[in-house]
Amino acid sequence: MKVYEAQDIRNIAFIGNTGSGKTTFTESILHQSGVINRKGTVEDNNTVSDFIEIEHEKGYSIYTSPVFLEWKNTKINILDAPGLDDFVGESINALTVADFATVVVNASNGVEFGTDIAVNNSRNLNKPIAIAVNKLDAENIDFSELYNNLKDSFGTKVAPFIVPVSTGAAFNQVIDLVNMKAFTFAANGKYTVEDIPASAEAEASEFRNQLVEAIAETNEDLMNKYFEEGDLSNEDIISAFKIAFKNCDIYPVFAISGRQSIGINSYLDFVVDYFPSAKDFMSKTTDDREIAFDSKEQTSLFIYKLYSDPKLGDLSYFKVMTGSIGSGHELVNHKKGSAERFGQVYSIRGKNREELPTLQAGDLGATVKLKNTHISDTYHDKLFDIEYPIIKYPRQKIRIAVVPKTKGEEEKVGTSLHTIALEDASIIVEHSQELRQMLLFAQGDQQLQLIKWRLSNRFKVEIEFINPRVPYRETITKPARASYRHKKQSGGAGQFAEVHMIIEPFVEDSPAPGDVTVRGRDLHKLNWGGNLEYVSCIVGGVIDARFMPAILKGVMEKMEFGPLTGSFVRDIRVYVYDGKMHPVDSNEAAFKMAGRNAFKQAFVEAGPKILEPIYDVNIIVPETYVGDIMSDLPTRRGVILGIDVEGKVQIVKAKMPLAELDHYYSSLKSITQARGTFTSEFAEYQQVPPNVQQELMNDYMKQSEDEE
Ligand SMILES: Nc1nc2c(ncn2[C@@H]2O[C@H](COP(=O)(O)OP(=O)(O)OP(=O)(O)O)[C@@H](O)[C@H]2O)c(=O)[nH]1
Ligand SMILES: [Mg+2]
Repeated sequence: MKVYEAQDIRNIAFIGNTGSGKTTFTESILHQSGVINRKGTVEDNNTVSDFIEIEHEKGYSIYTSPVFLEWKNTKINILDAPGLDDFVGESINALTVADFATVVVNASNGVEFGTDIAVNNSRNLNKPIAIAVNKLDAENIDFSELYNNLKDSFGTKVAPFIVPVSTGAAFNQVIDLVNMKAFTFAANGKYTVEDIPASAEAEASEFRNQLVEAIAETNEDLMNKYFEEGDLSNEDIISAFKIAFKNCDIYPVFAISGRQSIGINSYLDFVVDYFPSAKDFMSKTTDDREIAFDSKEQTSLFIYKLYSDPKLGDLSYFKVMTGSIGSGHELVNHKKGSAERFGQVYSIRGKNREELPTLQAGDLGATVKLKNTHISDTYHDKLFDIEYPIIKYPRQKIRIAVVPKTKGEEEKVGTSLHTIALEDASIIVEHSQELRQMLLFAQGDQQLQLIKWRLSNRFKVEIEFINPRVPYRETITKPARASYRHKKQSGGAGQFAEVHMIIEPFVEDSPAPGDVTVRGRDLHKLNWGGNLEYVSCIVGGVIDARFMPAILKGVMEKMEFGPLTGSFVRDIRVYVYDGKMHPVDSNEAAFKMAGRNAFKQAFVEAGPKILEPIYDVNIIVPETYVGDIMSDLPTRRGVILGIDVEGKVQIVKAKMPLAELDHYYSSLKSITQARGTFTSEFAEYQQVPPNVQQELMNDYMKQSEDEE
């Protein structure tokens, strides 16, 4: 293959609901372009883009698979992304480096949950959208109804460009509404151009009107012209389309059947003839500069995917943002500051790759054995200071703890999970010191299963998922006093310290108790949230100033390990107002002990409460499920705040404790037949209900006994 420049490159992300036919469409394209002689099927596990064993086992795509082909002297890079929401990270990676998206829709199902997500993600990333309506060879499809369904869902930007003459077994003809011609497809996928059959003329001109109207909507001059003349010329349509598409102002619709190879060649022709090339787009840098895909510039690359496999090696996938890259070229990793000499560069097609002398700006490629590289890294020439923004993923919906099946393999699990997280930046792995657990934050259940599979197959370590602990907090609700004398006489030097303290809930600027004289205040912002104010009220030197920090240390020790459940304590004010010293036996250790025990005693008298993290949750569901969601929420201690309507979905706003949120993902999926999703954000700490507090304290007592 020759080396292509940006103006002859198209980068397209295939996204859309799982099962809509993206992988089949990709396969059909590769077949039509002559890259493969035999067309594989998802059923036979022999497609180019689903080539990883687990994809065969599951029967759907899990990874974004880049493929390339040539069509009419143009290089087309297709990123076949998985449709399942669990792997949304993969489709966001694909969209990030694609110039535009083709959202594939299953004609039998119309707009599905995954279609909405695909369109929303494209919109969020400002990527133009084309829509391929697939499986038109299936029975009982009403294309007009489907088209209206698309318009209802995504607005008046949706415009028909290539529509079917008939659907079902008879589907072998489409109409190009720009040129008003019929394309008849032979069994080999090639088409001949004919006049529109008389029986389809009326419907075709109705669709053509819709197309012209949608185009006119994007440009005022054209709108006026359309009003005057009742139609637009093909030249007007095409030149307006190119601009409108690039500006995300029009979503052209194409009729296809990936399985039957109908409409594939007409889609590809359209891509080459009318869709913008990589040269027509700009990229943005972290400092908001707009940069052209210019191969004459110095070189910069953006890493969008990493995959390592014993057979394929450690692959880093990139987009050439500026300049060009070839073997031996040394670039600097912007974040790490380290230089890397690139080895051979490839265009990738599933598990195969083609080595190229160089890849030019605007193209996609990969190389092996880049060290210390992460997804979203920018590489550039040494003196070319540039960085591209990191890819952002949706907040993870599942929080779960991971333990090895075999004790002692904790470290292996940890390092393996970190390696997995390098390749899948949509998850977070965190070793929580506080909870003493390895936590995994993931996008969905299927993703968890994949991680388990990877750990077992690639890293040879078996794990189990268990409930994550909740970062509870403890606090008090009323003031209490305690005094504690620490005294030890064991042979030589003894230990002596006596501390009297008052503790109260921390409320800013509240007055001190009447019987104490404040000498000094010390406000500590706690690492785990909340405050501790330490107030000295010592008069007449009953406790030496040098012992005051030791008392605080004792208090702090107990605050790190609360009396009720061993959780962090927060929002407390401590007054040390009296005490006693011994001229010989008093020392810092003794005062620390006294401080700690006085605090513990006072704490249990001060109406102690357990606090739990509460999250703001937005539950996004089709209207039909709102009732079920509302009646389910109270069973999870959820508090409903309100409902927003956004297009066809409704957003139920609620507050929910983290302990319940941890199990919400799968419940929501089952309540909504997988059509619901949610986002969540930490809101605040709130007291747990008394019955939950009792349960938690009992659990803690039992656990402490077990440990002893
Ligand atoms: N009748 C018919 N079936 C199709 C067509 N295209 C795909 N299929 C079938 O639809 C199913 C799903 O196809 P895939 O290509 O795996 O769909 P996908 O969009 O890649 O799915 P994910 O990878 O899960 O996102 C398979 O059984 C295909 O054989 C088509 O044009 N017509
Ligand atoms: Mg697929």
